[in-house]
Amino acid sequence: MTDSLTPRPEHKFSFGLWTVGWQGRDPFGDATRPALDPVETVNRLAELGAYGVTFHDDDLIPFGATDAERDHHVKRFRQALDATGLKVPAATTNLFTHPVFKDGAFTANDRDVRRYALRKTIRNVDLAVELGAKVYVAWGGREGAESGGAKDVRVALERMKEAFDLLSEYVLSQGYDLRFAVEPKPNEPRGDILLPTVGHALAFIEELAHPELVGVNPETGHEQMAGLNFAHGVAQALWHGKLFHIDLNGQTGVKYDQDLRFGAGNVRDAFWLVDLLETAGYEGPKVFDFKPPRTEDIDGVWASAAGNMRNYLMLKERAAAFRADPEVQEALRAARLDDLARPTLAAGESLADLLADRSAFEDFDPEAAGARGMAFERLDQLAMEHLLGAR
Ligand code: XLS
Ligand code: MN
Ligand code: MN
Repeated sequence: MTDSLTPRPEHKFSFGLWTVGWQGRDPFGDATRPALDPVETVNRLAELGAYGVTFHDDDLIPFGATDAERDHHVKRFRQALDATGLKVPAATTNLFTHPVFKDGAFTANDRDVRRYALRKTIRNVDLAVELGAKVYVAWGGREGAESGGAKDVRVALERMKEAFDLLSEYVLSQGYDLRFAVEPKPNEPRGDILLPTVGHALAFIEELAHPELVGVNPETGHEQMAGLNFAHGVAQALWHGKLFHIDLNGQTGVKYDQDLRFGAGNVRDAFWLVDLLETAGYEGPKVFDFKPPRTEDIDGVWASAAGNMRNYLMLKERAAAFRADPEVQEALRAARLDDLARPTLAAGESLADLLADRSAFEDFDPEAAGARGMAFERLDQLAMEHLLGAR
């Protein structure tokens, strides 16, 4: 193993307790693995070279625990963090497992459920901040419906806004240095989930009382479940200044949420995603929100966990080699990426100048322009050769 492929804390790789801790229970089968102690997870992740660990409240403190039990779990976890140096860059709330959330949390039709969901979230926001988290993820897994009449979507979005406005008010009133990251997903476990894609979430955020406190947490598989290009969605989130957090994993097309390890599934999209994150200078945590398949025993779990980080680092090397290759740079010019970077109006040029410019329209030759090749295939083949290690 070369050094550049060895995960280190500065790579900011993080894992959810629920990822390696997934016992393999699915709608058709029972658990295939025993429960993992969060302390064991912290120790193993640190050994593997991870930077952080993230959790839902209930991953760390079993639902319904007494205050004394809660203190005990938090204390052990904190001791493991202190001993290993592992960080908690983010945390989140489980608003989907208990039957109380069967119709959602912030947008449940039942008002008392919405009030309970807010209190449960705020309680874990306090713990997240205590443990040093700077981001609070909000995945609304049960915020949705299976049938048209069951949810008035416009009203539900109003309730969703109310929840984020109240959470923002809480964070500001406490003086917390914490921002929220909405995690979109099109479906599963609900038939249709509200804020199904990065684009829906970005538009929603602009309606909030404190849009500056809310960004997105896109997940590879979730965008791909909707047939979308993940790297494009992430690029748009970056352009809006809204990429607060990212969940990386693998998915093979439009089907159930596979949560494969990062790099498995659509490896080309993974290549462009790593290229994007590295060239854009994204500095937030990179969380692997994957599920080691239920075929794996505990050794397979840690092999799968390590595979996420190694695949990221291999793709990072491949993407850097692609960018550094003089032939690629020439191919990028031939594909006129430099021209795309030039504003459409020249410096000092006005709309009136454009309207008066005969070369832009009257004397423009669309036939000649339409006949020009874009040379994208040569560029993409070079990318493929770098991705597959042929260059
Ligand atoms: C599920 C989501 C979930 C969030 C955290 O599909 O990915 O794991 O990341 O609640
Ligand atoms: Mn997922
Ligand atoms: Mn996720």
